[in-house]
Amino acid sequence: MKVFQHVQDIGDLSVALAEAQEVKRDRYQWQHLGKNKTALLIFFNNSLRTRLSTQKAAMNLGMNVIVLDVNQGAWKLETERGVVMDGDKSEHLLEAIPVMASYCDIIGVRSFARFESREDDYEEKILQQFIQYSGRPVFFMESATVHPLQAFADLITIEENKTNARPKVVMTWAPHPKALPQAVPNSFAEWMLAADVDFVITHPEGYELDPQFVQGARVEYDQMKAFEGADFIYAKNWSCPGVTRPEAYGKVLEDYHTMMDWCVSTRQMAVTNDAAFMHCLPVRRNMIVTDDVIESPRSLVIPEAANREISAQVVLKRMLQAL
Ligand code: AN0
Ligand code: CP
Repeated sequence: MKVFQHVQDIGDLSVALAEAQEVKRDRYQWQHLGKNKTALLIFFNNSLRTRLSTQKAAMNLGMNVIVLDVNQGAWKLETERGVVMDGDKSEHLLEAIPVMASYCDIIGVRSFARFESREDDYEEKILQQFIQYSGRPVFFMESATVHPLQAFADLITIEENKTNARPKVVMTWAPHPKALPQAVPNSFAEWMLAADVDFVITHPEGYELDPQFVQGARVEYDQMKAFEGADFIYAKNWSCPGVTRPEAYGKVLEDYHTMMDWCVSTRQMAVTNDAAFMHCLPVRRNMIVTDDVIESPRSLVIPEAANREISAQVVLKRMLQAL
């Protein structure tokens, strides 16, 4: 595997899920694979889970790991070509990428949507430069539009916890005070549509996701209706994707105080099929989900986060095998 961005990059999902279980059975059985190999994890944005789980996965495989927080100690990077660099940015990505690549074998990058231009975000301008100029395998640790390590971990979690062959999985928008990226819902939708589940999305009008990720998905604007008979509830906030409202790209459409009905509580969970609750974390309690739902025995948020180590290890293992 040279790039891990979309669900297709992992190939057959049942093979990938079986590999995840083999990793879980004994995660230290491939220590030889990573010997004298270095993973470089580059963060342009904050992280708790991605940083720790990916580092742990690389160590399980016997790799060395270097973590770089670009905004804490590295030079500020210019990303646009042709700019006269007389501002606060001391170095250009076009030099920084090959330099960083010269110290490692595999690169992971986290670079969120900037919400300055929908086009730039959806063209994946930053990650594409890493792919083009590093000469190394590149995996996405949440880019402007996707978070595949999360979606893979979510799929593993659903597979481990489903009680019927084709569970009903509902992804619901929930309120949040700040504008958040669409990467998590985009990837979750992409992966669920590729998996064998009955997938439904519910959100207020204006939050329609990009068709490249949700083509063919059922959208139900009535949250209570969407929740009926659900086996899994996957909550997430996202800002306006700019599909039906291009002028509002990256914005919170309404004051969140008026949207608190969308916060996942026992009221909505009561109409589900005793659904499990999922969220990628970090989560704001009593905005996205109430204390009692996230603390209930049906909450999977902790095992879901633990599966991030497994999804990262499958990806790194495949990249090492292809070096
Ligand atoms: C990020 C997001 O919503 O994309 C990261 C989630 C994994 N969340 C925040 O910035 C709070
Ligand atoms: N779920 C997730 O990616 O968490 P972090 O932002 O803490 O890495």
